[in-house]
Amino acid sequence: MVFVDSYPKTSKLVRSEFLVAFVALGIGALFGVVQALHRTGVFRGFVSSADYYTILTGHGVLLALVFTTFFIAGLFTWAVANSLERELPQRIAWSAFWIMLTGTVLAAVSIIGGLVGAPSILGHDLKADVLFTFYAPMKAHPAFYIGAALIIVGSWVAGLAYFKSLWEWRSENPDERIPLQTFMVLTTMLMWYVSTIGVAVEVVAFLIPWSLGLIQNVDPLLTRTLFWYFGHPVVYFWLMPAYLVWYTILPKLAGGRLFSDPLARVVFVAFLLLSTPVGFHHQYTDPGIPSGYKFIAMTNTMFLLLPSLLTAFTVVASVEHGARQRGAKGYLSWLRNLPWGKPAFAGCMLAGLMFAAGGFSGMINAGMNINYLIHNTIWVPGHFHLTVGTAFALTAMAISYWLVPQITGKKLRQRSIATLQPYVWFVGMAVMSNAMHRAGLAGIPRRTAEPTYDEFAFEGVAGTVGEMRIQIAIGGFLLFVGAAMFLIVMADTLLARRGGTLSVNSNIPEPLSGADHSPRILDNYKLWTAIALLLIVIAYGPPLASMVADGLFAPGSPPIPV
Ligand code: HAS
Ligand code: CU
Repeated sequence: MVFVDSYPKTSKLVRSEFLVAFVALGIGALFGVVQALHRTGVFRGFVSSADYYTILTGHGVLLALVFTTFFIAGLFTWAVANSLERELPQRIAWSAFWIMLTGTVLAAVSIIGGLVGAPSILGHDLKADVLFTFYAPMKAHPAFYIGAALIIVGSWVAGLAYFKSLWEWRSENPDERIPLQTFMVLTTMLMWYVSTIGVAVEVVAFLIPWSLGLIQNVDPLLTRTLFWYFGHPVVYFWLMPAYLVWYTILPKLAGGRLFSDPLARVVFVAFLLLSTPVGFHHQYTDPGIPSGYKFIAMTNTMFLLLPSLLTAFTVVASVEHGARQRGAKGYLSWLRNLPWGKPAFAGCMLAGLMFAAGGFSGMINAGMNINYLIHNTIWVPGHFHLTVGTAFALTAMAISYWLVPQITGKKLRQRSIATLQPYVWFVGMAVMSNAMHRAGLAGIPRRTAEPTYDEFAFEGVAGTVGEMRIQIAIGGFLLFVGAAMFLIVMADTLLARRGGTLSVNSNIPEPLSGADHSPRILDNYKLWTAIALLLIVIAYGPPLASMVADGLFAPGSPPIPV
C-alpha cells in the first residue's frame, strides 16, 4: 500500500511542511546567486552593497533555518508514522506547523521590509540585516526575534507529536525495541531540546526586550555564548536527518540492507551526548572565555568526529553490500554496480562524498590554533556549503524524489531533469567550495560585499584571486540552476494528476545486524540525557557563571583600549 493511502492525514501534513521548505529553498537560492555575483564583482546590478547584508541574511535564514526546519519536520513526520505504523496526533502536529509558519512569516517580512524600505512599526524600523547567526550587538526589528522564537517553539511542539506517538505505540508494544527510524528522530529531538534552551534564553530574555527598547544594553559575550551553545548542535539537527536517510533508506536504494542497527544507535546516542559541550569552538577568538574551556571544547569536538567516522564506515559498508547483492565483484569495481542513474541514490551518495571533504575542513576549523588562520574568512562558508549546503540540502532534494511520490501517490515527473540535477549540484558545489576554501587561505573575509576593501591585494596560496572569484561566481550560478531544476521537478510532480501504480514504497528492509543485537541500554533516553546535561555543566558552567557574575546586561570590565 502507498504511504498516502495508509496515512492520508499525516501525508497532508508532510506535503504542507515540504511545500514551505521548497518555497524557502527557491527564494533562498535566488538570494544566493545574487550575492555570489555581487561579492565576486561579476554582476552588481541587482542590489546595492548596503543591501547585500539584507540579501545575505535572507539567504541564510531561509535556507539554513526555514528550509531545513520545515524539511526536517516533514521527514520526521513521515519517519515516525512509517516506523510506528500510525497517523501522528493531528492537533499537536498541525499546531506545530502553524506556529512555525507564523514565525517564518514574521522573520521573512522583517528581512524583506529592510529591502523595500518599509515604514517603522512599533516605533522601530522594520528591518533585519543581522545575518543568520543574529547575535548582538547587531539589532533587528523585534518581529524578527519573535519570529525566530516561534520557529523554535513550533519545533518543540512538533517533537511532542513524535513523543506522543511513541507513548501510544509503547502501550501497545511494551517489550519491543523502538524502531530505528523513530529512535533516530527522538534522539535528534532530545538533542534539540537540550540545545535550543540556549538560543531561547538569548532571544526571550535578552534580544526581544532589547529590540523593544525595554532594556538598554546586552552583554555581547554572554549572548554570543548562549547563541553558540545552540549554534553548534543546530548543525547536527541538520546532519542527523541526513544520516537517518543514509542509514535507513540509502541501503535499500542500493539494493541492500543496513549493515548494523546497533552501530546506528550508538552514533545517534553519541550525538546526543557530545553535540552541545563544544560551542566554544566558534568562539576561539572571543576574549573573556578562558583558554582552558576552549581547549575542553576542542577536545570534545575531536571526540565528536567519531560518530561521523562510524557513519562513513557503516553507510559505505551497507551500500557495498547492496552492490554485491547486485552481483558486484572486486575491491572497488562494486562502485560501478550501483544505480547512479537514479536521482535519489545518486544525490545521497554525492552528498556523502562531499561531506567527507566538508568533515575534513571541519577538523581544521576545530583545531584551536589553525582556526585563527581561517576564522571569519570565506573558508568557513566553503566548509558549511559542503555540510549543510550539500550533506543536508542535496540529501533532502534527493530523497524528495523518492518520498514525494509516496506522500502524494503521484509518479515523479521530469525524470531526465531529476537524473541530472544531483550532478549539477555536485559540480557547482565542487567548483564553488573549493575556490572558497582557497580564497579563505588567502585571507579573503566572509560576510562582506566588498571583499577587497580599498583594493587590498590578496595573495593566493594555491591559484590566483581572480580565478577563485570567477569559480565562486560560476559555482554559485550552477547551484542556482540545480535548485531551479529540483523545484521544476517538484512543481510538475505536485501539480500532476494521480495515475498508475508507484514503483516505490516505504518498507525498510531489516538490517543485517538487527536491533536484537544492540544492548537495551542504548534506548535508555533518561540516562543519555542526564549524561549529556552533566557534560554541558562541566563544559559551560564556570565560564557562564563568570559572564553572569560580571553583570547580566553590561559587563563590568572596561572596554579594550584601541
Ligand atoms: Fe562545522 C563552522 C567544526 C560539521 C555547519 N559549521 C560551521 C558553520 C556552519 C557549520 C554552518 O570547530 C558556520 C557557522 C557560522 O556562520 O559562523 N563542523 C566542525 C566539525 C564537524 C563539523 C569538527 N558543520 C558540520 C556539519 C554542519 C556544519 C555537519 C552542517 C550540517 N564548523 C566547525 C568549526 C566551525 C564550524 C570549528 C567554526 C569555524 C569558525 O572559525 O568560524 C564534524 O562534525 C565533521 C565530521 C565529519 C566527518 C566526515 C565523515 C564522512 C562521512 C561520509 C560518508 C560517505 C558516504 C558516501 C555516505 C569526519 C560520514 C560515500 C560515497 C562513495 C562514492 C564511496
Ligand atoms: Cu560547530
